[in-house]
This record gives sequence, structure tokens and C-alpha cells, in this order.
Amino acid sequence: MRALILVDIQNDFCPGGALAVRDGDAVVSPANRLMDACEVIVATQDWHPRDHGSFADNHPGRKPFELAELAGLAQVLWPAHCVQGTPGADFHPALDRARIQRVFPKGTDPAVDSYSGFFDNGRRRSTGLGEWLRERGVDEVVLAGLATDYCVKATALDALASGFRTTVVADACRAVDLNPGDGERALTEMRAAGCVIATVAGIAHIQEGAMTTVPRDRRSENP
Ligand code: VGL
Ligand code: ZN
Repeated sequence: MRALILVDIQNDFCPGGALAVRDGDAVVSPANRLMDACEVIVATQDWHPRDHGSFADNHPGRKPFELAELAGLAQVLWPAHCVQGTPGADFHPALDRARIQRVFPKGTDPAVDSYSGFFDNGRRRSTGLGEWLRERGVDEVVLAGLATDYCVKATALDALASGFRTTVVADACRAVDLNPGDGERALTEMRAAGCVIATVAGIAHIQEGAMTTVPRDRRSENP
């Protein structure tokens, strides 16, 4: 059973948002399309309290994008973003929300950040996502969303480590790219760890192949 995990497709990560990812809103229509190819659809939602320790303005004298420490871990300080209950924390309005079966909030503990949809960065607490998927018989996950070099990467690596076959749909993701090339390097790292890096067209093709009965003698025309 295959699940689609939509990672943080929220207004604050889209153009005009507090932590805008370039072209972030370009993931919305591929994300909607991927819903047709997956039986289970879940989303993660960055969901921070206003006093979250990842926000630069909660560290007097520090600026966004500087490096600090949180929960004993290296932490990029971000502009305040995805604050619980604010419009910036909402999913992008064009995302087909009605088809999302369950939302997993993360980053709710002010003392630790949570890039992965499975565990906080200190790996102390589970969001329940892995257990929820397994209870439903999911053995394969497909990932799309924001951002390639932070939450998509962390979620993909934890999915693999949790035993799921993991596919990242590269053209349905966008990167923060604090340093040029971070997004590409993240894809390389995910591939090296064992993730399949795919495209929306490739996933759609797999689905068509599974659903269409092609006469055996014609199958070679539909590789
Ligand atoms: C993210 C930075 C801070 C993400 C979340 O969704 O990739 N990045 N919080
Ligand atoms: Zn965040």
C-alpha cells in the first residue's frame, strides 16, 4: 500500500510568506496530481508556538539564517514562520485539502525543532506518523513538498529508517537553497541513503501501468 506524504505545503513557504521558498507554490499542482496515484494521503504541517526556539527573534541579538544551538543541536535561526493559527501556517489554498486523510503537526515544542514528519530533530518524540501508516498497511511512501533541503530530506531519511520504501518526487519539491546547490545535494544524499528520486510523470506512469490492462503483446510499446 502506497501513501503520499505532503510535506509542509504552507503559505509561509510560498512566495509572499515569512520563509518563502523560491517557486514554492509550484509544488501545489503536482501534489494534487500525485493524489491520484496514492491510496493513502497525509500531510505534515509546520506548527510552531510563537516562542519557538528556531525563531531568530526569540534569540536577542541574533538574525535570521545565522547558526545557533537548540536542544544541543546545530540550529539555523529562521524568521518567525508557521505560527499556530496564523494564515501563514495554513496549507496553500489551491492544495486539495479535502483529500488529505490526516494531518501531522510538528515543531510544536518550543525547545526543539522538527524538520522530519516522523520525529523531532532530537529524535525524542514521535509524531505518530510512522505508526499510523503502518497500522494502515502502508509499506511505500511518496514524498512531495517543501523544502527539499530541510523537511523533505529529513522526512525521507526517517521514512527509510522506519522501513518504508521511499520515493521523493523531485519536481514536486522546492529547496530553500541557503547555499546554492543545497537542494541538489539533498537529493544526492537521499538517493545515496536508498530513496528513489522520481518525477511526477514517472509516478503517474506507474499508476497508469497498474490500472490499465495493456495486451501482453503490446506491453513493449508501453515501457
Ligand atoms: C522548514 C525550515 C524551518 C521546512 C520548516 O518545511 O523545510 N524549513 N521550518
Ligand atoms: Zn519551521
